[in-house]
Amino acid sequence: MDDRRLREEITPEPVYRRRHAIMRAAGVLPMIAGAGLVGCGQEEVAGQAVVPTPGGEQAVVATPGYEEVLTPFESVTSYNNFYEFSTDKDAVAKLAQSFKTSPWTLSVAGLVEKPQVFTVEDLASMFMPERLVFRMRCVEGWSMVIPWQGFPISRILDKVIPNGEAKYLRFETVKRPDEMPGMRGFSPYAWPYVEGLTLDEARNPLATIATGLYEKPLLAQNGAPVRLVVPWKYGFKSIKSIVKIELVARQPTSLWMAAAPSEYGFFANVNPEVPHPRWTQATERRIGETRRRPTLYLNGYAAAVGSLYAGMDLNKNF
Ligand SMILES: Nc1nc2c(c(=O)[nH]1)N[C@H]1C(S)=C(S)[C@@H](COP(=O)(O)O)O[C@H]1N2
Ligand SMILES: [Mo]
Repeated sequence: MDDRRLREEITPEPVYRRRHAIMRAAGVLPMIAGAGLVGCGQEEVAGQAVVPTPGGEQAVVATPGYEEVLTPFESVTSYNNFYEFSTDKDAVAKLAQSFKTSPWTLSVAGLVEKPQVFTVEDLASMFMPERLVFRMRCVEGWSMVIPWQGFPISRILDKVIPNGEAKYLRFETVKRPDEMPGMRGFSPYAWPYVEGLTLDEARNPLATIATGLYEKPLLAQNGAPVRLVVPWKYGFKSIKSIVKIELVARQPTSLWMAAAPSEYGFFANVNPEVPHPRWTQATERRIGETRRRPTLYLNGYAAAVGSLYAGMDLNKNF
């Protein structure tokens, strides 16, 4: 997570303009396309975006003409931040090949009425049928557009039923130094990788549990078999290979807050106005493009999540 990495990004690939991969992003809202549309030669989303509303029905919204392209599968699966394996983004995919992602369980416990242990099959049965296409903006200044399979975390919360004391979710990644070479020997990080959300954030329909991308089960390098995707926050909040979620009363300390509290805060909302102490956050480079594009407030999802932060000084809540 240092600015040196900014200069070490992979050589840009040609921008894919294949008709089936072109979509028009709703700048402010996520796009959800019917599974199977892509690859059939149809233009995805056709100038419209569909967003699930809290009531469950789907609303179609007009796009402000912000054209985007899905980041190719090859880039999504070969350029990865997953420090348990390596801090070298290009090395993670190979090092993660022997990571055992089955069998696997996700336990959800803490301040809940009905603690539960979910298998990957349980999670798959909660899928939204649509793909969930979200921008992912790394705090380092690069970004991707990824079609996930998954569902809102609220579906898990509805099953475990947080009690009145629960205020936060604390997520934890598996800790297996035998299979994760980046954790062995000297490491400056306090493993396991931990992240957190407020309960209100987790109840937002965009807070996603993902188990697949591009219609395939997640590969190890992307956080198999189950990860978080929080598209309005910097990528490090989207914790991979989760084994435990605890409902807690106090704000959890994430791995990054512990490692560098002045650089990585609990909220970590994407905000072009608030620079990282060591670099600007005003622009980003979409993997596959050469030019930098402006970074959008809340990564473009302000209409969906902005109300979570009403009255909060986001300059102070990085
Ligand atoms: N457990 C764990 N989760 C993690 C990370 C990590 O190092 N370990 N890196 C984060 C960062 S910095 C980013 S940008 C995203 C990258 O996700 P991707 O490789 O699937 O694009 O994963 C996040 N989740
Ligand atoms: Mo990141």
